[in-house]
Amino acid sequence: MRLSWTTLLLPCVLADTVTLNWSIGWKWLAPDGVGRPVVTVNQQWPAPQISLTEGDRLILHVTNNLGNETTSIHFHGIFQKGDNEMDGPVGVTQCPIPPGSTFTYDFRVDQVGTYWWHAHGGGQIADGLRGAFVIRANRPPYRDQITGSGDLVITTGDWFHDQAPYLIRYYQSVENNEQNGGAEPIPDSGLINDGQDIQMRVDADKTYLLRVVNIGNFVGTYLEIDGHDLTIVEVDGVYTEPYTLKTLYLSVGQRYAVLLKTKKSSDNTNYLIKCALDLNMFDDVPAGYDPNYYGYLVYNTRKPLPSKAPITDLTIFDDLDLVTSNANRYGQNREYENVDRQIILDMDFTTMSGVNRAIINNVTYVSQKVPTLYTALSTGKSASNPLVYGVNSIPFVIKHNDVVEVIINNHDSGGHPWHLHGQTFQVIARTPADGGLYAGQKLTARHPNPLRRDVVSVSEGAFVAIRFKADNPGVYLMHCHIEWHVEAGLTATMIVAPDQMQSRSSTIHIPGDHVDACRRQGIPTQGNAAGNTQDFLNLTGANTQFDLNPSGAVIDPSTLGPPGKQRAYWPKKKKDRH
Ligand SMILES: *[C@@H]1O[C@H](CO)[C@@H](O)[C@H](O)[C@H]1NC(C)=O
Ligand SMILES: *[C@@H]1O[C@H](CO)[C@@H](O)[C@H](O)[C@H]1NC(C)=O
Ligand SMILES: *[C@@H]1O[C@H](CO)[C@@H](O)[C@H](O)[C@H]1NC(C)=O
Ligand SMILES: *[C@@H]1O[C@H](CO)[C@@H](O)[C@H](O)[C@H]1NC(C)=O
Ligand SMILES: [Cu+2]
Repeated sequence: MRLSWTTLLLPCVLADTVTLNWSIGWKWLAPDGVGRPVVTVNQQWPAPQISLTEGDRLILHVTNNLGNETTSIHFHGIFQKGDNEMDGPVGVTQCPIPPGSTFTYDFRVDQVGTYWWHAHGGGQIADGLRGAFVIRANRPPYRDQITGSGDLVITTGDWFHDQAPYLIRYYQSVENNEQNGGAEPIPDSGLINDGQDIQMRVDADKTYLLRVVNIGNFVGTYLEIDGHDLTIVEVDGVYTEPYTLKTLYLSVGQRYAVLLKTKKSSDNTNYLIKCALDLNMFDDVPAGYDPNYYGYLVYNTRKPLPSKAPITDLTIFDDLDLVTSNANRYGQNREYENVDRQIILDMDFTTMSGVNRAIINNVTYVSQKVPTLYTALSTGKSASNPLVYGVNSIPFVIKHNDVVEVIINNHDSGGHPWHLHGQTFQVIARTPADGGLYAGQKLTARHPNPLRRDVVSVSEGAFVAIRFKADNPGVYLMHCHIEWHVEAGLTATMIVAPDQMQSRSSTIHIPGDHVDACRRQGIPTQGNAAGNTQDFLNLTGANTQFDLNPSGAVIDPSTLGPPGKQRAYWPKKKKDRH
């Protein structure tokens, strides 16, 4: 092969810019046979998968054409290093995108693996705004084993027939608390690749990489492919040593990439893909409820499809048995042994104003007037004082490069999948259901290279301890990924190195279209949590009361100012991009 100048520059040349235009709208669809309005992308649903290669830059223009709801997009598992303003959670790194506005997410990915994207406000995930997000590695450690062409992707998860705003309003009502003990809305069905009885084509005698994402809203999901073993090689974007099992279990938000070895061509049979919703997470299981849903692994379209039969062994494998591979090029593979800062989150549910609310250290999360990142950037030296973020954002200010240990003490009688934005964390220790809360003991991981991921489950009456190095300045939510629990206030805010965020060398910068989204809705963009730009420690007017009549993402369009293009104004500097 003749080497040209461009081939020699390969590492630079390979990084592409991928530009996407998404119009968010409504469509009446029936993915499980029952019709309902679904939130779509460019009138498509299932919504598109985002596919990038490591090093690529994504420019995603989002236009809200919903008319009656705001929106936002979060890129689950992406670190957003140096561009925390692109993370997506409403009230944290941005204002909600109002109807009629276009809002741009623009960032580069240095990570690889299996992620997903989803709305981050008002329960809109449940109405369909979610999809897989895959970043292809140039040289993954399992590359020599892959012989099947193209990655296979399965999204799996629960599905509801009612729209999220109605479900949230009822869930967070006095009536629900009095009559049902504040029970969560339970799903009407489960979907695989946003459908049922879908067919996934494979060839015989091959090894495929299969990526699995739980894109659901509430319950964990089992997944099995009849007659086939699954070998985990990646968890939440982190390579692991190969680990073979029959039945995967994914809490909402979790991902696995597995090697799937197909049968010999002489086998010539089609197989069942079996999924089941985790009924243990329901407060009450209605009589006759069927948690099972299916798809097919199709070798030969001329052969019959197998008959349906549910998963029989519903044992949940222990993800702490997974060993992080040394092949990972970001994050630390070996256990962090010296902890600089320990944060204990005591979580529970309690009745407040007659409503079932989640509490962390006795406080329920309430979104503040000013997005928390905007407060971190505009309150000068006071930004290192957690008080400026408002007590109800449950703020923790963390020093740059501290090794942080977070203990989640689950006083509740149900399990919860906890997610941290902006980084993966090592899972150091966890007790089983009713295995006891943290009592100050010294903790050591099961393996020298402990499990590292970005969503971890903690059972009822148990704790989980995680560690991460705070080397990514920004504002990161740490929350239960059950959307209902987010609405009930089960969220804390990690504010990493506000001094670094404000420094001259920081690339965090609020673009004009992001500021404009706030202006159209009359949302302040500077000052403390209450919008006070004079006295940062005066929190008078900060939000302390949760919404007693929550409306999800629904908005009255008559309250909006006109759309307009604003220039980036603050901090006043140009973003430095590679
Ligand atoms: C996105 O939309 C803008 C404005 O409508 C248009 O100029 C641009 O070409 C579109 N880009 C792509 C990739 O479709
Ligand atoms: C929002 O508008 C869509 C499309 O008209 C409609 O189907 C849906 O019911 C509305 N949602 C709410 C919560 O009113
Ligand atoms: C917890 O919060 C409630 C209501 O905000 C308050 O009445 C109670 O005293 C607090 N308990 C503790 C132990 O701080
Ligand atoms: C705090 O701010 C509120 C309104 O923003 C104001 O009315 C009050 O006087 C301030 N309190 C102090 C002590 O300055
Ligand atoms: Cu939860």
